[in-house]
Amino acid sequence: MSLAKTQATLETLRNETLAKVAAVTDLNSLNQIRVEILGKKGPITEVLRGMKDLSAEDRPKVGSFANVIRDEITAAIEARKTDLEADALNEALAKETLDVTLPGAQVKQGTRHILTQTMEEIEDIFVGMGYQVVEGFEVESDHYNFERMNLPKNHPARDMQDTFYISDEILIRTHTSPVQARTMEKHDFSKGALRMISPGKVFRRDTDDATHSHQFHQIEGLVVDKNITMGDLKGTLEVVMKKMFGADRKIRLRPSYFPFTEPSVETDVSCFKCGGAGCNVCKYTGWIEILGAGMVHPDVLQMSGIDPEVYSGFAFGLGPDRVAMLRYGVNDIRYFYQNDLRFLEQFKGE
Ligand code: FA5
Repeated sequence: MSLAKTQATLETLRNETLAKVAAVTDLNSLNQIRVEILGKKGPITEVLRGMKDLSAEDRPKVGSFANVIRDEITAAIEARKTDLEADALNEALAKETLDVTLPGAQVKQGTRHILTQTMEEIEDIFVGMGYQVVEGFEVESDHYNFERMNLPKNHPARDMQDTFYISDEILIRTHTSPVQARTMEKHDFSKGALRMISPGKVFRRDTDDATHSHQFHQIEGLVVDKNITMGDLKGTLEVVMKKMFGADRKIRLRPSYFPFTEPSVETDVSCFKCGGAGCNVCKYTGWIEILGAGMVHPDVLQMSGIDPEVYSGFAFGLGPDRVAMLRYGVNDIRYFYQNDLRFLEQFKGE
């Protein structure tokens, strides 16, 4: 091949290759062009191999021209590679960009159950008065649930608190009162008076209706020390009811019967809606029954190793489900246990 023809072939090759390189849009295709044109089997290598047929005079000219063309093509491929890599990076960055100004996906926020909120509020009031909060067992023995509460086997008052039995001796507790016995038998009076409350779930074989549930909650309260009187009980309950239902609430104690307290009382609070005049909340009596209470029976103290000649105490058992019903105007206790969000969501941030 003549010098002129070889140079023309190389120029055509350069022009065609530079056009291809400019048109290529991905790194793979670019690499293919590099291998095809600059590789060992490519046209440039072929030209260099054919130099042996040229005259000694033309050989260096073709050699240096071929090198110039190869350098130009190599430089064009490198430049295009840099561009394509930058494009790929920009594209990836654009795809992965997190727009922090976009509104986030809404997370549905729950709230504590209204019964939990009510119980915690009552706990806070008692803790503020120096009471300790004690946890009891939901699965109890007949011994603590009944016998230590002065309800021996076959006592007629057991009928009012029938429950679910796991065995003859093991049951799910009917009230939080067994925590009284468990706490009294461990208390060390040399360290001061016993003042405790115990909130928790209780269970009864009650038929569910608007004001009864087979599972509900109680908060037990117990104070034992020397010289504790009914006056202490009434004063304590009055403070708590005023905090729960408003500063002008009054307390009324009515005689009642519990085997574990003597005397025993039902405690009413003056109606927070009508102030005592009579309305639908208080069933037109002016008073709302809130809890059972009384002076701890001497036998109950004795069974827990406490000398009733030296110590006395008061106890009460309050139903927070009923308190929440009254406070929030809920007319059916079953709403608390149905887990219907339309009901529960009404008590967000109470
Ligand atoms: C008792 O359970 C006694 N242990 C309370 C007590 C403790 C008295 C310490 C004296 C000293 P009673 O069965 O009345 O008492 O229940 C107490 C409260 O629990 C009731 O005032 C009521 O608010 C609530 N309660 C009772 N049964 C149900 C029920 N089935 N559903 C919802 N709440 C109930």
